[in-house]
Amino acid sequence: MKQLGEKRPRAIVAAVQLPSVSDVEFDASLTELRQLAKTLGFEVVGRFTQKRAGFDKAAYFGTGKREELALLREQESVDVILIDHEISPSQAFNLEKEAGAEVMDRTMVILEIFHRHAASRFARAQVEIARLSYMGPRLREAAKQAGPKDRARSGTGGRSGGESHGELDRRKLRDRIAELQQELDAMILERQTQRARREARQGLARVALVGYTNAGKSTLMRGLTGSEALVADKLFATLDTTVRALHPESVPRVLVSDTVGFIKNLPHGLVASFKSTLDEALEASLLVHVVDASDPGFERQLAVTDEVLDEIGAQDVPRLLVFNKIDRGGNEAALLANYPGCIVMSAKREGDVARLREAIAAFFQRSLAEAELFLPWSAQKERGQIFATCIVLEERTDNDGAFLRVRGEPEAVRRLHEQFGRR
Ligand SMILES: Nc1nc2c(ncn2[C@@H]2O[C@H](COP(=O)(O)OP(=O)(O)OP(=O)(O)O)[C@@H](O)[C@H]2O)c(=O)[nH]1
Ligand SMILES: [Mg+2]
Repeated sequence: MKQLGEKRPRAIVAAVQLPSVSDVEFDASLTELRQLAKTLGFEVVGRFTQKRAGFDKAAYFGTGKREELALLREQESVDVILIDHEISPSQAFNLEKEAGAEVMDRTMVILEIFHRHAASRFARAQVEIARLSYMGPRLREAAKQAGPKDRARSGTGGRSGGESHGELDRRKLRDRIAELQQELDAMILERQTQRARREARQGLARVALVGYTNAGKSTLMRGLTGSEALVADKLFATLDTTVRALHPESVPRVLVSDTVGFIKNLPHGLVASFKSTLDEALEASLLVHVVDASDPGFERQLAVTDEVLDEIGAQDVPRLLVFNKIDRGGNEAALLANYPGCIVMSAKREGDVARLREAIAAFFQRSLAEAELFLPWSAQKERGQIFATCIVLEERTDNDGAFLRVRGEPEAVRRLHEQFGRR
């Protein structure tokens, strides 16, 4: 990978169009690859495509097309060729050799973005596992291509006899992945304990913002919670789940999580390693699925998100569908007609954000329980707690104390009723 100096690396996006793929779908995917390239800081100077019944086994593009590609590379001084599919290590190797420029496939581009954006120890460990798993077969290919030279070298150094360079690298890679996985497991356990403690204390309701990358999840997170979530017009700005309370506070108090965005052909290793991050969010009682209504490809993005949610086992969590960015475009009437119960809005309009906040609070209030409590004057300390966790529907006092009718989270109400239930 070339580092970014003063000069931005010159890239072209390239792909084979299979007969099963429509022009619209093909273009949308290449445009998205362009966005991904931009996020990596590349200057995209061209586009190179071929219609073909299948990918060439040896080098992805057909023979004649590869010559054309080499020519284009030279004319445009291309540094990197970005391929809009995941290709095999040998295809990448051969194409690189023939075209004379570095080749990155879609998976590698996405992995590289995740790698650059990972800020926490947690996210870094997850990305590293996915990267190493991806690198494994590629290192093997490189070792194979290096051939006899590699075997000659393997006789020297501190290596045990008979072990080839490739085998050693493979073992190191496996060990490193196992080590990272252990670290990650420890972090997950620690988080679970903390979370269980926090939630037992507060009896909290949870909602998670999910959706395609760049849909506006973090912007909504800011609006809903008053927090300073990172918002950026680039893909995969957010990699860590952050959690904040809905603000102004609602009853019950609702915790909102902002999560990593999804994308078409999300590398499998990434889905696996980000599952733990997502699991935390997906323990939510409600998923707010955010869709960029102004994107012409929003239907495809919506479907991709649904697929990933299924894949990680979240298909049964109740969902609220939110079409965002309506200020930039999109057909509000059609959306409301086609997706019953959805919310059409713009994160840029305060009134819209307030409407979403109310819809979320209303969801949690539906499941609230009611109870009648009697609080003797001796127990007035508990009063503040009751007012913080419940909606107080009615309050009367007499000589012995206060009578309260409250509504709140079933579990919290049950506990209060055990303690102060009217006998
Ligand atoms: N016009 C308009 N722009 C919006 C709206 N919501 C978000 N944006 C912009 O869209 C871009 C992406 O927003 P984010 O909130 O970072 O999106 P995200 O879903 O968190 O993206 P990832 O973290 O990359 O998955 C930013 O430039 C936002 O300012 C909206 O309702 N209208
Ligand atoms: Mg975000």
